[in-house]
Amino acid sequence: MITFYNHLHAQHQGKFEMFRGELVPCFEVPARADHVLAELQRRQLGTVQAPRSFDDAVLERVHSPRYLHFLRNAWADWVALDPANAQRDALPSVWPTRTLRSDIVPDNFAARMGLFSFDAGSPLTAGTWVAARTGADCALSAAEHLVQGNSMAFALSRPPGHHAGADFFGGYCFLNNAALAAQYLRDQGFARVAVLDIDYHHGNGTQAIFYDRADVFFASIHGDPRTEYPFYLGHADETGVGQGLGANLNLPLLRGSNFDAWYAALEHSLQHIVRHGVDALVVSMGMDTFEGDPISGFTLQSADYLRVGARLKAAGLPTVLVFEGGYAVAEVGINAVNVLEGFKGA
Ligand code: Q9C
Ligand code: ZN
Repeated sequence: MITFYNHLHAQHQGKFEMFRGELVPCFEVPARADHVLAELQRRQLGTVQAPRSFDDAVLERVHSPRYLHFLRNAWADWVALDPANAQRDALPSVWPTRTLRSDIVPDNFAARMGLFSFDAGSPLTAGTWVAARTGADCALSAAEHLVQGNSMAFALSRPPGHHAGADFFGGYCFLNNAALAAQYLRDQGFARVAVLDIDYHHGNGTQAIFYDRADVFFASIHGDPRTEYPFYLGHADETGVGQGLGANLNLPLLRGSNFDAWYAALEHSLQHIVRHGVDALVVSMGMDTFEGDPISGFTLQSADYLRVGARLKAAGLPTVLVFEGGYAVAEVGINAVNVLEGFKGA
């Protein structure tokens, strides 16, 4: 088993996010990935390797050039507004909602942040770009490991990615690591790929990126968007469009759902994926389905993740696992590595 990890993830360290009218300490912290790494090393589960760096052209297979340009320069632009901004995170506070234009990139930085985002919970910091960039390199290196003929790789990417769309950030996500891995597999010869998103939150970014395509099947098990973030996508009636009709599967579950209900959805989604005839699987491996997660509402227990890993392995597909959410920081290492151990042992 191989894990792709880069210590530069810790450069993305937000201070506060907007929550219920207040700035609260960020849930998405560097310690999350550190705990997973420590647990991997404690159990001596395979090797840990730094990613190689991929060209920007690879990022442009998923993200728009104007978004990448914005993200690369955002911190410098923010500090240029006021040198004191170097001590402050940048959060958007204005957005082009319906009837407002999003075709013109504003000169004003605050307006630009709003154009390229969908929430005020995802601070941009001094190290956001380098962390997101190397996190994407981890996911791409894991995909490359499959291209080289291996059956499995784990991308310990941070910040997470599945809420990021082709040209927006949000939900703690900036570059869509899982989408980049899936697209890379496609470009390197895998004819059909599935992305299975098991994070508590619907992977709106990944769904949107592949919604009109049949070559990348997207399935997601998540808290019902009627009550759960990201609210505006992830309903069961979203089944794809055009060529992609039938290649999108959403399985929303009520807040409070337990492992039995969740596992039935996992079974269902994997049967769909296999029936679609895919050659590889990318898993958006969010660990915020855990009972102890502070911002989520399912009740999975640590031991359940061993079964999750074993069931993923039983699909019999070359698989990239990509780390996403999971905010019970003290347990996230145990839970994530349980998935890996279940996968390995199955
Ligand atoms: N104060 C991922 O799990 N905020 N993103 C919800 C919590 C957004 C979660 C309110 C949650 C985003 C990758
Ligand atoms: Zn999540």
